[in-house]
Amino acid sequence: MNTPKKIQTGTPFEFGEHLFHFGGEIVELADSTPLLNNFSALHGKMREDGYLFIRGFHPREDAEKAAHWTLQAIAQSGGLKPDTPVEAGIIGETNQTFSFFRQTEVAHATPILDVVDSERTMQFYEEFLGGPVITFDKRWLRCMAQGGHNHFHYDSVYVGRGTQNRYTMWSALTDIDLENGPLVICLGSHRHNRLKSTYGATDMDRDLTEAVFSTDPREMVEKFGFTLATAHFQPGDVIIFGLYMMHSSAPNLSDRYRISIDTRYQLAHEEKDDRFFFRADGSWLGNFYNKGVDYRSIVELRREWGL
Ligand SMILES: O=C(O)CCC(=O)C(=O)O
Ligand SMILES: [Fe+2]
Repeated sequence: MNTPKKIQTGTPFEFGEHLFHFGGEIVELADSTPLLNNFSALHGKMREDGYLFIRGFHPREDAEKAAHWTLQAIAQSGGLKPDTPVEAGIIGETNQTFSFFRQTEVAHATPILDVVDSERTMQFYEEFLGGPVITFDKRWLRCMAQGGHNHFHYDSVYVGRGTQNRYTMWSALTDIDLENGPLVICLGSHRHNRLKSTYGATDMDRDLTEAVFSTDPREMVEKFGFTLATAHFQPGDVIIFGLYMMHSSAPNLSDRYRISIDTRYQLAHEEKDDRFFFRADGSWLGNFYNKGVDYRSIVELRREWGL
């Protein structure tokens, strides 16, 4: 497998209306693949950097099978450009973003679980966490059309109930280069005590607070002093991070679906976040389960926090 070339200093990165250049405000993620069998080194890296970037964590062909499966589901919904091959993933006229969040027949099908629940994956977390592990029943399969992306947040605000010793794994299923809407993290944000003790301590469904901290990557750099980090991801590459790592994706600028999946892992005996486990009838609560309520605006909250 040929890994993408190192991103050269000065390479432009378009994040919505904002333009950054590699080398200063944005850098390439540090590749921890060589540390894969050295768990004490991986722990050290996670402690220091707050994330692990591992290329080829999942076998590429498994990730590609999962992407193909997902694209077939999009094709069935009429989302692909007519007369183009499914595997090319070319976005159709309606430019519809698909997040099969409640469609378990797509998001939890075998080709998907073969990636995120694989023996290899579960064994990694068992060794990394030091005991039997579980993953949430719910998984987040995201297929971004042109312009589609998420905004800056800590996962603690969405999936932070119970143990704090929980990790998110974001897995690329398609080839996600700089213009395809890659995940972007804020280096050092796992150490920002003020952010962690204010915004990071909110639970959107308990506190009824807006969960997105910012939509502006420029303010992450200039106001908070974070360096952004991303990479050219290939199918099977992953980023692993804890509940307090500020991250967003950049808008997909291309005509090709950007497909990723994010999943969560923790020790089996530690407290779960019950919102994301199936109940007897197979449904789950999820986020936004309070109906007909108003969420306090983040602008107002940030004013109170002085952030
Ligand atoms: O893929 C995205 O756009 C967002 C992913 C995310 O927020 C996560 O992995 O926790
Ligand atoms: Fe997230």
